Amino acid sequence: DDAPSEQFERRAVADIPVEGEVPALQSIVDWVNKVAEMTQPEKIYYCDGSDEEWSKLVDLLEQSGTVIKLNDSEMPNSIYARTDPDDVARVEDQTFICSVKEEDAGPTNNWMEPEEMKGIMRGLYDGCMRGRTMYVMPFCMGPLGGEDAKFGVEVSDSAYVVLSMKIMTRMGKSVLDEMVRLNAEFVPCLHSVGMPLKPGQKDVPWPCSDIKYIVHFPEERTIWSYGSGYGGNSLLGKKCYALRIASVMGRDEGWMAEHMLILKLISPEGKAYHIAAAFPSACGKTNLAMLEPTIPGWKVETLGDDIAWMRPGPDGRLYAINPENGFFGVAPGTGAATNPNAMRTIEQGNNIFTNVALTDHGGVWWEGMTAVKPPHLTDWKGRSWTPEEGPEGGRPDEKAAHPNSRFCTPIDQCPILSEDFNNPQGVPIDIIVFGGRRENTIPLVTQSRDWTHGVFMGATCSSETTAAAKGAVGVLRRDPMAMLPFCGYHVGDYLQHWLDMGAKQGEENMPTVFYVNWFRKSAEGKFLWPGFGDNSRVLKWMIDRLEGKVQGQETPVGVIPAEGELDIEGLGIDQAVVDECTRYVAHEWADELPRLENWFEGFGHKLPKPLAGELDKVRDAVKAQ
Ligand code: GTP
Ligand code: SPV
Ligand code: MN
Repeated sequence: DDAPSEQFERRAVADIPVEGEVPALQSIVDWVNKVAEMTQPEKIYYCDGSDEEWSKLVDLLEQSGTVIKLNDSEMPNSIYARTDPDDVARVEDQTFICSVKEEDAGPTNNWMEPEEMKGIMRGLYDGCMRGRTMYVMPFCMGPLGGEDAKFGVEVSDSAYVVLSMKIMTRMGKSVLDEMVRLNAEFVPCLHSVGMPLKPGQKDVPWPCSDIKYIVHFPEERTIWSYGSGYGGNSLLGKKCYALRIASVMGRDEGWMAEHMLILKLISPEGKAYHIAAAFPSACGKTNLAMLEPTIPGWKVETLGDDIAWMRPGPDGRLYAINPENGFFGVAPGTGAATNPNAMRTIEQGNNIFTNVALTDHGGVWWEGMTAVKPPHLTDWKGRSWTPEEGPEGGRPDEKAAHPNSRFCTPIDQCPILSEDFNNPQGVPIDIIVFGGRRENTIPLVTQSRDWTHGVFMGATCSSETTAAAKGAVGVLRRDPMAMLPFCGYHVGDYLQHWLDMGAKQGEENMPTVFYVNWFRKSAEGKFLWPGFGDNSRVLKWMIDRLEGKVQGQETPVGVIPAEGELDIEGLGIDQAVVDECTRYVAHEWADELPRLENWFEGFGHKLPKPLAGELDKVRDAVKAQ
């Protein structure tokens, strides 16, 4: 049921007006012209990423009703957007890895034959930018000036995308200059909201299409996105490039692109450790990345909150950089009590807020920002809202902000940003943490026995689904290394790549792997562990293990803290509750085993043998208990 192609007058590219500085790189101009020929925009605009451009586009978006300028005294230089209520999250059902061979996409990705997909999408793209400006954004993932800077050029008919890309990536003139200097290759990223305007037709506040496709051609290193304006579907440097395409680059070139935060942890003795942690979407990466430790003497600095690129360094260890330049964070649950450093980052202004609630003073609010709810708000659907009644015409329990509402904020505003953020060499990773949202079974923290066991932990990681993707929330699913929706190739090959990296670099050079779960619940359905700043207690135990200061306790699934090893001084919860968070429960693991077996069966002959061996070990140990 693809859109009917309408008749319209086609213009030659030479007749389409151009604004901005035309790049001195013919490969960009050629590709842009080819796209313009197909999509038929009103004009082509080459972005420079300047503050003047920001102001101009904010005005344009305000006129079209897409954004509201916030009150500068509430939130400086910031804007607020409400999406179409049907365009609020990533669309995993419509996300495709169009590798040449179906087997290379694997059992966890949607696949279509590349030429067939291109046929469908060319039909959709044909004239899809009529009446709109086509923006051209040169961008760089990772610090500019690095030996291995990765470039992209995104073309989009959305000014909201341009403003978001200015925050989330290094974008504009300085990037283009570097690309010209290097005669750089780039990943072409094509995006359209999929809603052409007829002459005189009035635009809607949030143009998008019922038909959505988020498509990757891994061999060609190309991205085609259609029909959605939402972050993960439209800011193509992020999940599409820095994870799906980059994971394929990493496989081919011997490095790793991962859905991980990066933080620097400094002990009271002044020793620094670097931790990379993979949790599924909306499971706590941004919060851990900006952690304010509740235990005295410990300090955290932030390097990244969503994506890590890890490359082997000259000493054989893994060095991580954050390819992004901003935060695209979950708003609900973010407040002074949970994530004060995020609040300090946001309060400096220069934000794009999407689908949060609007206060009567031109500020923003979301559930969890403050303990006391404002007496009146405008909700994410634009309805009058009160804490007692909920939205006008709705139910009293309807939230004012969408659960996947987001703040988009420059990373350099983060008060605890590490000085290594712009270091193209990256930081050496000591610890890799996997995690997920599990109300039972998974202990607060477990240490792996060795690299292979650590890879097994990542491979069998699971989580209850969240609002970050369209679909049911709270459904248990396996999410290997939190990459289920982001791995650009066969997940079995991906796990093999993890094992290969360990074999190549050597066990002694690889980070120590831990598995955490902040989300275990009581019989009454309440979170047992206080989480947030108190997660520093878990990080401290990890460091104590690395330094040989604590023994831990062996279980069939790994090493957990022995009694008294977790620092709970001043935590304010009973030892009994701590025990409930941390313990290994034999019958829960007996229930988990068939789920693990079932998951591994789906890999067929692509399941790496060492991981099958790890499952055997766990099965034997659980059954022996
Ligand atoms: P993406 O940006 O979607 O990749 O999410 P993320 O992994 O960065 O998750 P984030 O840190 O934004 O947290 C998601 C939600 O989980 C927020 O509502 C947080 O308040 C909540 N959360 C984060 N850490 C904890 C924790 O330690 N305990 C509890 N109970 N909730 C947490
Ligand atoms: C996620 O869903 O993991 C996010 C938000 O970080 S998005 O950019 O939409 O993918
Ligand atoms: Mn994410």
